Amino acid sequence: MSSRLYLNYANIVDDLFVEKHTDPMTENYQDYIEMLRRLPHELAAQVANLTPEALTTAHIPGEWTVAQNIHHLAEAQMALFSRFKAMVKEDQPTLMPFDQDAWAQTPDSTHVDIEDSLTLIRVLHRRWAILAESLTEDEWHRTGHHPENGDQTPAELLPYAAAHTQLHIDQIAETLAARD
Ligand code: NI
Repeated sequence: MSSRLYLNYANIVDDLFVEKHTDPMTENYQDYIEMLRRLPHELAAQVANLTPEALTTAHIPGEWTVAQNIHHLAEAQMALFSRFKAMVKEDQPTLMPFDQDAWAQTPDSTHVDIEDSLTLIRVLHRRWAILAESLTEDEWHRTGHHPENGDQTPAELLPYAAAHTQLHIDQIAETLAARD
């Protein structure tokens, strides 16, 4: 992903979804499930031993800090998991949007301590993998309604959730590379 993608950071989740939404979906669910399991470990290794300053400085002006990327990823993946599970178990649920840029400014989302969010991402993805591996083909194609993006399915949301994790790993790499 080019760094240009990050300029309009507030909307990147929805932008990424639209991009995915318009692609023909593959149904290699297991590949994406493995990404959900693997990427939290890559993320944790990537940010191990960073100084507090490295975690909380916006090394790319106007972009999120490393800590903000991690806290955002935790809460965004929670929201996506909730949408995923609602589609599986509820009848045409409304998939709640959230203002990710506003959420990224709260004390829990700017804090230097990233360990809870790293743990949250890892264990959430582990549960998600268990749920995903249990779905029937019919369940993969159940739908929910997102007020801005229209109807979605678990089959669409899973690759998106995996790609969203990779996106923030890439964003953190670019942020760290921009240090003086
Ligand atoms: Ni994001």
